[in-house]
Amino acid sequence: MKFGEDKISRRKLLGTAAGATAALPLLHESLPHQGVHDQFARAAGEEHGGGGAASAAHKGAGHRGTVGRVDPRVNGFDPQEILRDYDRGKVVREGGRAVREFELVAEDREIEVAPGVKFAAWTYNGRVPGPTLRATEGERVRIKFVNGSKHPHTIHFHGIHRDLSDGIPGVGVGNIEPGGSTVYEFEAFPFGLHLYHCHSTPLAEHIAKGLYGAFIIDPKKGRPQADELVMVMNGFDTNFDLSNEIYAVNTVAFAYHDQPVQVKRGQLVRIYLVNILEFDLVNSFHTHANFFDFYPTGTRLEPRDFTDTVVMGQGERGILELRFPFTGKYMFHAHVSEFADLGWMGFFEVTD
Ligand SMILES: [Cu+2]
Repeated sequence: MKFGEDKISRRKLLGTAAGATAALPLLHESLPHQGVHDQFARAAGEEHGGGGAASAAHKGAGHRGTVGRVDPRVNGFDPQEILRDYDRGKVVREGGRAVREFELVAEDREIEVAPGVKFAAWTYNGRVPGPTLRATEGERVRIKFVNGSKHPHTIHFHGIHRDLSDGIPGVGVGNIEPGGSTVYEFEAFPFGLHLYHCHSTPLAEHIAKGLYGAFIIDPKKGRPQADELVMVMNGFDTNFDLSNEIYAVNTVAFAYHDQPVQVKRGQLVRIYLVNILEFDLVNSFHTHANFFDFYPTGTRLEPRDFTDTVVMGQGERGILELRFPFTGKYMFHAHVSEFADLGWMGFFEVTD
C-alpha cells in the first residue's frame, strides 16, 4: 500500500462513516492490530448496550477507552507518574555558578501504546516521552548523551545557544553513532516550556519513534505554587504507513480515561503542554466545563488567552493554568475529534 493512498483512505473512511461502528470493517483492514479493532468494536457496541451498528451510528460511538490495561511494569514507565515526574539533574558548582548536569541514554525498546498494540520505540532513558528535564533560567546546563541504540541519534534542544550545541547532523559533534557519547552544554535561556528531540535524518522517523521530551526552564523567581502536570501530546504509526493509528498524551492511548488525573478542587493546576505529534499538521487540547489561562511557550508571566481550547502545530507548547470549582469528572481531549476516538482523551477527577 502506498503512503498517499493509505493516508487518504484512512481519512476518507473515518470522515464518511456515520459512526465508528460503520467504519470498523474498513478500519480492521487498514489496521493490522486485532487489539485496536477489538477496543473500538467493544467501545462502539458496549456503550449502547450492544445496540449494534444502527444505534451506535445514530448516537455516535461513545468514548469507552480501552479494554484491558497497558502494564506500566512491562513498559518500564507509567503515564500516571510521567505527569508529575521531573528530572532536575544534579547541580555542581563551577567557578561560582551552578551547572546542572543531566544524563540521557538512547535505547531501542518495544513499548505497548494501547492494550495489545506493541511499538518498536526509540527512547531516551527507556521511556516515551523522555524525562522532563527541568532547570532554572541562567544556570548552565550540561547534558551527557550516550547512544545505546542501534541507530545514530542526536539531542536537539529548543532554546537560545551556539550552533555547536544545537544537536543536528553535520554541525558540532553532529550524529552520535551507536555506542558513542557526547556532552551538550548551554545556558538555560529563555525561561519557558521547551522541548528536546533527536534531529537525525530522516527527522520524521527519529521523532515519531519516540525520541523527544519536555524541557522546562523556570523563571528565576519561580511561578506560583501549583499542582504541576506534564502532558506531551504524541501519536504512533503502528503499521509503517507514515500516519498515526494511535494518539495519546504521554504515550498510552486512553491512559487518563481509564485512570483519571487526580486533582483537588480549588487548587491551582499548571499543565506543561507540548505537541510533538508527527504526520498530522495540528493537534489540540480542550477542557470540558472549564477554562484556562494560556501562556504560549511559557516565556511571559502574563497569560495571552483565557480559553478552553488551544491548537498547536508540531513543536508548539504552552503552559495552561486552571482551577476546578466543582468536584466530579471532567473530560479533556484533542478537539481534533478523530484523535480523541483513537486514544487522545482523558478525564480529570476532582475531589475535595
Ligand atoms: Cu534519532
